[in-house]
Amino acid sequence: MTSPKGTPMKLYSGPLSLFSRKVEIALHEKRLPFEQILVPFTQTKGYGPKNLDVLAINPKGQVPVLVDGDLSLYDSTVILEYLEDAYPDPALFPKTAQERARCRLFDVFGDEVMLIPLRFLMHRTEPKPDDLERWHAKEAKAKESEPVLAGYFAQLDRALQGRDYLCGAFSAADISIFMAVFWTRRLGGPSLRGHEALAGWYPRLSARPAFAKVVSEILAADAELSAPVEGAFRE
Ligand SMILES: N[C@@H](CCC(=O)N[C@@H](CS)C(=O)NCC(=O)O)C(=O)O
Repeated sequence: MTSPKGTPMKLYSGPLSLFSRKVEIALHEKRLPFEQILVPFTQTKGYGPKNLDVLAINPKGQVPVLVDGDLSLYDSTVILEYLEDAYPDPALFPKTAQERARCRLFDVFGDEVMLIPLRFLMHRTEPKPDDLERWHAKEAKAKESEPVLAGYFAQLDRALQGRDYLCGAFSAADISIFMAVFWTRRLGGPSLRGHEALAGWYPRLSARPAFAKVVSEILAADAELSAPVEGAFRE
């Protein structure tokens, strides 16, 4: 399927951008072809130089940015909702207003709630600085954040009791939460052990072709760009 203008969509994405990769999974799940434009990123300097199209479209200068015909969008949540409205089949949101709202709350939980402690683990893919004291200070914060993340894992485990997916059928909620859980594991955060429902859900999603493709691209980008993380993907 192509855009209303008949040209494939363009996605400005980042090799290690959680939010961009979330949109990529949704595009693959919906079997929508797109041109992927990876913006420059390094572990030492972050995002730069900024892509001029991204700067023109997104006042925050961030990826993801989606261009579909004459429509340009930013923010992964807005983009997911647009994709659902414009290309409803296969559906990534439930049908009733109540269920859709629940599904959106999981997206907020992944993107905004889990992201707060997750940010304190992000230095782990950067090269260690010469000034090790700075590193140890960051690690102290990371160690404080790990039990918070483990608490969120316990909460998600409860939400998944007796069900295969977070909102009934597979949905955008699973995509957003998977990315937050995957990022936590990638950064050496807590293991899934002891959270049986969550530990069963995680490989169920990883086996979906859309997830497997994006995960393998992230791991390839890590091999090229990131420092190895102690305890990454711990069992
Ligand atoms: N809420 C936004 C967050 C987007 C975001 O934080 N993008 C990061 C990459 S994951 C970025 O482009 N950072 C560069 C910057 O802030 O300059 C979304 O869901 O799209």
